[in-house]
Amino acid sequence: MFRLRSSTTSPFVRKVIVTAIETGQEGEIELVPTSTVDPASGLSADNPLGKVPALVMADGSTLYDSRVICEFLDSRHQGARLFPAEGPARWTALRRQALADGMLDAAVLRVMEGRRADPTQRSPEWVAKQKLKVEQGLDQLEREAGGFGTGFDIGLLTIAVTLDYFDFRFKDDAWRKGRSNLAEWHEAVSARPSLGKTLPHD
Ligand SMILES: N[C@@H](CCC(=O)N[C@@H](CS)C(=O)NCC(=O)O)C(=O)O
Repeated sequence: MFRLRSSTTSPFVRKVIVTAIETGQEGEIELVPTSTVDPASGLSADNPLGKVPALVMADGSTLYDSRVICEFLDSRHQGARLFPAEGPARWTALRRQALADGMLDAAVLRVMEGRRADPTQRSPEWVAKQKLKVEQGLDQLEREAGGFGTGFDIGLLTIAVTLDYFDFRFKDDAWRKGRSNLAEWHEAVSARPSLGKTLPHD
């Protein structure tokens, strides 16, 4: 049995849970709701970076971050691999994961900036910079979406999680506008049970 330091709002945690479901290992993971702002949570003992997700093994050793945990889970099953073993499919999936993870990093930074207790410390320039990264990423995904097909790998999984996170946190930004290929693909991929049962919530 594994313990997963988790949060229902974190898209990075969701990547791990979706991977666990897709690879038939959901039942092997106990979720440990963890506040990243509470020093008493003990999170930093499991991940010195103080971030979720962190996966705690039976022997107490840990794995982080989401990329490593997802690949670890993918190495433990006999079904179709989410991480293609080799060739162009592998590099495309890993690049897409890197792109979507980067968009999530920018989006999470934007959320954190908006939560600064003292509004005068919030930087509109910083927020605009993070927003630009997301917009550029979305435009790149729109260019690629026609070729996403009907399969599912770690790149597409991360993109789906990322788009859902934008719906969750930035509904008013209307990412679908002018991005019909991406919107169409998102609607189709959202039928996967692993995505439907793990939508983010406060
Ligand atoms: N690269 C990491 C990112 C994880 C991450 O940023 N998690 C956020 C929650 S969405 C977090 O724990 N933030 C707390 C902090 O940065 O102190 C991953 O892929 O797991």
